[in-house]
Amino acid sequence: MAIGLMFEMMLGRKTADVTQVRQEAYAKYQTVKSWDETAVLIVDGDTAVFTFDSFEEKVAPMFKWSLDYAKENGIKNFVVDLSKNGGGTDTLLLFMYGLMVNQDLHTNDFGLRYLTVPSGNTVIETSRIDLNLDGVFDDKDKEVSYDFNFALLTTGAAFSCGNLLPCMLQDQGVVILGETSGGGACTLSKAYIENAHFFFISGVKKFIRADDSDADLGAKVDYDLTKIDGDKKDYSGLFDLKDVGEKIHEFYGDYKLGDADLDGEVTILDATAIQRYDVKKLKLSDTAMNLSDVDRDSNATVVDATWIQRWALQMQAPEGIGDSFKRQ
Ligand SMILES: [Ca+2]
Ligand SMILES: [Ca+2]
Ligand SMILES: [Ca+2]
Repeated sequence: MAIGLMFEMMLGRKTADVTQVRQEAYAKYQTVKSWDETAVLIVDGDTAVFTFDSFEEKVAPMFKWSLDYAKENGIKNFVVDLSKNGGGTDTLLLFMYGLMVNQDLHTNDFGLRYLTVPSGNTVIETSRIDLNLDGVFDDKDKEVSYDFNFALLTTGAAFSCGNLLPCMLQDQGVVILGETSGGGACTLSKAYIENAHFFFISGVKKFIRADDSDADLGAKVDYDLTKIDGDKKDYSGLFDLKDVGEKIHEFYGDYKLGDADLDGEVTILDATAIQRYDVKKLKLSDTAMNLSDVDRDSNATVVDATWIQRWALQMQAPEGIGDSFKRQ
């Protein structure tokens, strides 16, 4: 069953235009593989980004190829870029969702939750998905899974399936970065008129989230990467993959509190980095600043540097330095 595309024009929606800024930003990174206009996989350090702008079934093997490539090449963060995705078929949505959550679930049955508006009933429609794409539905599909830090990039232009996938994955604990997705929770119905013409209208079924809330509100971001630039929004932060990668690692607790230089360990060098930052000799990224703030007073200062030095000498210091830090 296809949900179909709802068109921006039809709705008069004002959505993010990230076309140019994204193209310019991604040109700086290594393109691993490009499938014409359909999809592209790029890599920066241990972060891979899979970009596609429409949910079509032909994307399924491209997505799986990209996951397999990432698995074989030491990638830790796997990002799905939905920043321009206007939706499409929910068959692809469930395939992608399945591959991104199956390390915990070990299943091949995945459901969509609807509210049937006229009756008020909740319906869960389950589909069996051929996760290994061998054309057979069997137990082998239940064993297909990937152990990445999954993440989604969204904007207000992420609509219909481009909105539902982040809603469903957020309910499973996946991090969302960018700008709140654009909603579009109603399924579409086809209405026919004379001479075989047809048009789409909103159907009576509306997608709802795990807690029964309305998917039309969009998936709220864990990290807002937009900035206001005069009278328009600046979306370039969504495609700064070093920053995106750091934030994903931070979200999933891969860093330690006090690790100002993000090398994985807390040492005296981190205190030095904070001191240099304090005298404006060094810039710290958002994530580095957050990890530097060991006394959690919302500032990275020489006081934090002193605490790290004390901690390194096993003297009294705030709790949590050197421990895995998970952003609240
Ligand atoms: Ca199969
Ligand atoms: Ca360090
Ligand atoms: Ca502080």
